Amino acid sequence: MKRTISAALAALVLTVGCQRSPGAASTSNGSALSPTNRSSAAPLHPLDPLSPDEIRVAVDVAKTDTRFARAAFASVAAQEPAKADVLAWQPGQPIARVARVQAMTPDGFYELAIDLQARRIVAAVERRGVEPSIMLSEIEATKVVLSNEEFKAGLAKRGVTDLTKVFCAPFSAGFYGSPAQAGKRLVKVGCFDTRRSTTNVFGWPIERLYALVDLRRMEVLSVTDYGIVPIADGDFNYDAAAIKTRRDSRKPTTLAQPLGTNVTIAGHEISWGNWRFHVRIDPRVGTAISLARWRDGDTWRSILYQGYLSEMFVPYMDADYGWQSRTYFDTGEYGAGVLASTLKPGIDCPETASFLAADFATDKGEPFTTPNAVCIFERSGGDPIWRHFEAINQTYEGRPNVELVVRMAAAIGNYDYLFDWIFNDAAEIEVRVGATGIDALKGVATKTMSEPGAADDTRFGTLVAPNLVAVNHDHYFNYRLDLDVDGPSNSVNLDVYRPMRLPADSARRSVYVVERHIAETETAGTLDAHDPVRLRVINEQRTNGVGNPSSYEVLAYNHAKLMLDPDDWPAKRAAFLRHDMWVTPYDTGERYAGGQYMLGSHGDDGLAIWAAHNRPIRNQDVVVWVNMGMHHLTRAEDLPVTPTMWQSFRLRPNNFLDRNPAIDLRQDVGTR
Ligand SMILES: [Cu+2]
Repeated sequence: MKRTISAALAALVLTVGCQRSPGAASTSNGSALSPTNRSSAAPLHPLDPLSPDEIRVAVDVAKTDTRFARAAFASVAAQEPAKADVLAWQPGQPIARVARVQAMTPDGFYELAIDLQARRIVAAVERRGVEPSIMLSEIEATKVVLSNEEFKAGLAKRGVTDLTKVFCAPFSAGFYGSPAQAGKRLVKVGCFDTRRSTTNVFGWPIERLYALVDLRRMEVLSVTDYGIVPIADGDFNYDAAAIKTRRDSRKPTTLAQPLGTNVTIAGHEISWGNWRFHVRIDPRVGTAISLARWRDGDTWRSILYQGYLSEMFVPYMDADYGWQSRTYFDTGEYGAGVLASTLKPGIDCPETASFLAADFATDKGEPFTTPNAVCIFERSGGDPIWRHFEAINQTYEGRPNVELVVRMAAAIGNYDYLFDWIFNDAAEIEVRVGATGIDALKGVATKTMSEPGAADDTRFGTLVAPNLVAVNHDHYFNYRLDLDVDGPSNSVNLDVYRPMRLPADSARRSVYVVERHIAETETAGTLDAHDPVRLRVINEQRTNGVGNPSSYEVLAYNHAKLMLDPDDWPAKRAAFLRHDMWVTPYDTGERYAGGQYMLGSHGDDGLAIWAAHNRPIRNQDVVVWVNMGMHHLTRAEDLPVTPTMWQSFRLRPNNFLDRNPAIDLRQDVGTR
């Protein structure tokens, strides 16, 4: 699944390892690393991301301090102003711009705050004992491996001598409590045979040969070779030429908007129907939706101050040396935004979509642009948002469901994730994640399941081709939702379904009743998917027309339970998965469910630690954290590219309004 480094990194590796760059290198990510020539307009909103010019200013200012003159920049991103300042800001007012810069020097890791208008460093803090995410330049690790004699001997034993036909991937090495890991930036490097690659670089693993590399010193610490298995012999490419038999062409099915779009895009602010919100791509978390408001008559009512993917976790379930450490925290270890890949109109998004570019910095501090990183489009899937046919009087009323989709795709190693925020006319927000891309493949001796020993050899996954097991794994997504229902002061209401026994003279034996509780503290707000409880964020000061408190439901169901023992290090680092839903009081320092620094993290930061304080959450600015996951038991149909698997949760108004908000839609279509 998620191998490791980005497609952007892959593009670089491929220039090292392959004569012909496969598909990944020809995507936007390849070109994205060239310097940007985008013009830099002044920010229009306090939450706007850094422009290329602002990135240049931030890095120039950082370099004026001799400590950072030759630093590597792990991250250059906008630092959000205080929430109160954002809420108070009015268009036309000045905007304070601060960049948050992570700088790696030979002496240490520093975080800087840089005032872009005053052009000065306002804070420089050394962070000890933690690591920033893996940087683009750290791909150099692969070169170290290919010049290591022991590693080369291991390749030669497997018949691989042309090092230009090898692709090596640095897999984040996790943390297992060993003092030997302290102070190191560890990756485990494994390689792939690319002699037959045209598109797929992951199809021919050179298995059971791994090097442990310290990225800080670019040093091979150890080479582990635990036996030879044959390199697979099939064709796992997925370009048209590789797929020998193809179906007949079919007539196109497209989405048409003959009169144009209904979406207004002003900078990073989007208006559509009764919705208005701000969108930006953050290098770490990807899409951040802020200030989502719904127009109710003449008033814009706040719903979501901010929502984003706070962390991902993709643990593989294989005990072998090369696989046991594959427990990826994609956003914290690599970054979902910086790995955004260009979206293709007509495939990734409808032809009618509008697109936004996203600007990031390389670790040299140079801005680069990913074009078409976000698509914004309306779609109608042919479903009604509501309808009723009345047989008694033979009347029919219905309206088509038209949604607004905000999408980005991150190519995180072998896996591609589609991240959607979907807004509809019923005042609902759906958050949807699609997983596609290439299953992580492990080389094995087994060719067919009828061989003796096949069950043992393939026990951690499914044999999907001769000599290839797709290893079982999970995908978890944690979303941080700072809901502000009619303002920041909210409470969490739990609707608890209780069976009620009925008296003997009733024809029924039982019904259920709903008991409503306000969670007073964090512990009371944690929920699990099997609990018969619905969570609503309510505003106790605001009621609808009949006196019920204004609220939004969080309709979420986590489809996977982390099946790791609590004393297993990956489970400690992913402690945010101990519950499916959590509530915390707003704290600017609590932004990522696994903690601030995930590479080599020890599980001593993050949601489970914060929530253990059991702080009050009633009539507070509350933040809801939602986990959504799936077990991916692999199958032949995942080869060579996995059909997209979608998961979602939804925010839905509950007594926020006085009636179905989509009832006033005009009947513009359906006249046939
Ligand atoms: Cu998967």
